[in-house]
Amino acid sequence: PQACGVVPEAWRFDCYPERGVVVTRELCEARNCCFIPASSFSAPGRNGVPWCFYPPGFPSYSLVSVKATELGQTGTLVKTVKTYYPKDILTLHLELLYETDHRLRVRITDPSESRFEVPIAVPKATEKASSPAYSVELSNEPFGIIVKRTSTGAVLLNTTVAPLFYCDQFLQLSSSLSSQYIYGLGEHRSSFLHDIHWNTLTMWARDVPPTELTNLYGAHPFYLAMEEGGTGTAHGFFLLNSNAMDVALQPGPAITWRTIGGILDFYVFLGPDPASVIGQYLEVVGYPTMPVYWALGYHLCRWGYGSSNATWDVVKNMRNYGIPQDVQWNDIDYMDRSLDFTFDPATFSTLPDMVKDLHSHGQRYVMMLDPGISSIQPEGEYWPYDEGLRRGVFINHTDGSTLIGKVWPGLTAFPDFSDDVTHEWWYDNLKRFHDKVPFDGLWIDMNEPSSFVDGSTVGCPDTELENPPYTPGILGGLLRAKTLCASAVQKTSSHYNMHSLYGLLEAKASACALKRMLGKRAFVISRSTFPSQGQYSGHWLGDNRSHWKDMYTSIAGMLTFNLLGVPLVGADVCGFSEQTEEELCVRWTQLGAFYPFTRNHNAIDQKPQDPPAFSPLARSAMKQSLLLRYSLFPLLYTLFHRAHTHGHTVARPLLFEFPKDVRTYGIDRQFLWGKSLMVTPVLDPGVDFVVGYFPQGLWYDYYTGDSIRSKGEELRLKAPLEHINLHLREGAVIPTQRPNTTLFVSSGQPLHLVSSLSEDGSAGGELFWDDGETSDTLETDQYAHIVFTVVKNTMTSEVLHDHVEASYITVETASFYGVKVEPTRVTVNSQDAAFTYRANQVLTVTDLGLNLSQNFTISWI
Ligand code: MIG
Repeated sequence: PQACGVVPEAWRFDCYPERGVVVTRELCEARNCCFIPASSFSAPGRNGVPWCFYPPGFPSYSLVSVKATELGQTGTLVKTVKTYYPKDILTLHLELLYETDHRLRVRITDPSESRFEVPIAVPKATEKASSPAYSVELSNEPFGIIVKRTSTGAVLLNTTVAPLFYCDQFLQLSSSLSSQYIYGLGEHRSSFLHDIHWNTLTMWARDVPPTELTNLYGAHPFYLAMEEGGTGTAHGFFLLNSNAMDVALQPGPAITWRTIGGILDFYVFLGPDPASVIGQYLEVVGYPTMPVYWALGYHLCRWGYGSSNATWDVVKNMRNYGIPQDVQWNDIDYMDRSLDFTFDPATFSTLPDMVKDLHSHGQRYVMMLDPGISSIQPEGEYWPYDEGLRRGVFINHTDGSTLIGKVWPGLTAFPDFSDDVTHEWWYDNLKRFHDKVPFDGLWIDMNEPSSFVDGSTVGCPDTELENPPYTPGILGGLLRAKTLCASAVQKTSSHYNMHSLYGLLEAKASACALKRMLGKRAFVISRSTFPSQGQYSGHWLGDNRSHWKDMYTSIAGMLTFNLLGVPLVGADVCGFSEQTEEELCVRWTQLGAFYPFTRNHNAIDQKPQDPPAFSPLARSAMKQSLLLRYSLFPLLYTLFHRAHTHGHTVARPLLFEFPKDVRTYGIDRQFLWGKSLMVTPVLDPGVDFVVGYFPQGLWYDYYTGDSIRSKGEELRLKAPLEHINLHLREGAVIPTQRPNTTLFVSSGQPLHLVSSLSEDGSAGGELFWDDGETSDTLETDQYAHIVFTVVKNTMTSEVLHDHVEASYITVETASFYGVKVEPTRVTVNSQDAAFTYRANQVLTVTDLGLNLSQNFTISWI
């Protein structure tokens, strides 16, 4: 084709994305594409300018017969020329749904045959949006959709930039991006802000230690984009599709979605601010669940304690040193021969006693379950398998035989969690085990699902599902690599379609079973995740290493999962594989104190890395940071309430609060809790300072109340080993609490309110409070909600919703940062009160003894 030369490199869309092929002119031209060896970044293939790309006018679909409908528009897409992949669907049905003023949905389906659709419940609109923040233009020839933000004219989506493909096993949609600022697209190991320089992210759930440019445990085809020009406006895009896919970013800026099944069903969210985009996305896939209070405590775990007594000793040590710990965990080594729903009768004989002891100390117990169920125990000796077979819960080969893979216990079958029968069986197993070991929550691992053999012990049939015409860039190059056969049969659909949903559906089964069994909020932590996961579980970031680099990348992982609606997230503190060092472990425990989910976890054969394993100095630094976390529990709990009710983030990127400050767009060495508490951890060895960016405004050192007025600049902060920098943004009131060694005890402790006054002397904050474990306390009115406001030298506490739980708590102290003039008199509910004032403009009112469930005022003159 002649026009090839006019296509700028940044806008060349890959016509030959196949890996492991040296693309020659011949191969390329056989696809009717342009072949130009690129001038820069030479190597053809995965991460450079494509040498083989679509010419302008490459055949695509035409749009005919557009009709207005109740909710938007429909149309028909037709195509006459077939592509170079088999089974083009030449006629398609297009449906535009103007679902809300901030949400557009587009579906492209096959009108003649139904295709697989992701089985998660999404809202159904009943009325067309009355004043949408977007406008949609349709291009007829070639077909394309252009979505603009009405208020600014910004182009959020333009799919005319490359041809649309819709073959049975190859669906491809490209679009321009409004900027280079793209976030989300989990699960990958990368910086928080994605690199759009020829960066292809592949999605297909996979068990592998986090590695750059590799598909990891979860699949989340959602991105958040900050629009160009520092206006602070943002939008989101979600492709509701679970098939193996590539998401190719290129500097155009542009994106290509290349999926090998399902339909094209996508949403655009208009925001206009980043937090609203996330809220709108979570309205579709579901808000995160409200965690049980102890989920927010400190968790201790390792692979290879070796015995229940060794595990118990660690707990006792922690208690002796007075180090906070809410939850003790066990990895697979508690099991008898790695069999789910058993415990080793020799080495873990005291497990039930240990769990009882934990409970009597207000602590909790969580243990691991793997999905693989041993299929080789003598008949009658292993109920989970025998009963599973009887009830038909396992995933089968196409010929109806049980698919057998290999995991820790040897040969295993895999429960099909897309079947309700399996949920019932899972519940029964949990119940039977719980009667022996009264565990409190579940850790579900290996649920990509992971297998030590590819496909099954007998391989996989040679079919189109096993060998699709195009395979995305998944590790191992085969869909079945370290997992089940793609052709395997599940109740809802083939494993080809269901693979990346395995962790979601197992989490759902687990959470529902726990809730039913315990009558309380369920605690589940899952390795594999999919959109809507947050409704059922949290997530840990998998098998990191005890490296400084891994500590740093955990921040991006944590922030990304907060965008994806899984705020209960954290990395293995101190690192999983390889040997940690004391300094790293101290710094990591400090950072980990600000993971929404904080668990120290270690690989088998590594030396212990629990706090008592270190020197007195290190141990005390760790203890201090955990007490700090526990003191912030009322704030953290309230943030989770906001996540649960409004789809807010808990651990929050700076750009969410300062969307007009482009300098925040790439920050992933710092983050916020909610809107006001900024964490600046040390991420490097051997330093006693840290450099952090302070967006413009007034900030206060959390510990001292010293103020910093920033013009929007980087500041060098002191950071000795026992210190993690924390700053409060002006205008906040945060509820804190005297800490103790468990949240059960802490949660009855008196409150200390910390206010950071803005330049005009105002501040605000809130507290959500309930019993911490009853489900749906909001819906059943069993909660308290208190709002704190400071204006003109007066703090008001207003009980918006009362509940007896709040009456157990007193407000003991209130500190005000930024009180410019030393008060002569302080009154509490009009009575004189004791106070101190420091030269750094900190007013502290003590001995308040106020009941949280009653309104009060604190004033100073
Ligand atoms: O193949 O259960 O990510 O946290 O310690 C390894 C043993 C299986 C992987 C988990 C890790 C856990 C380990 N598991």
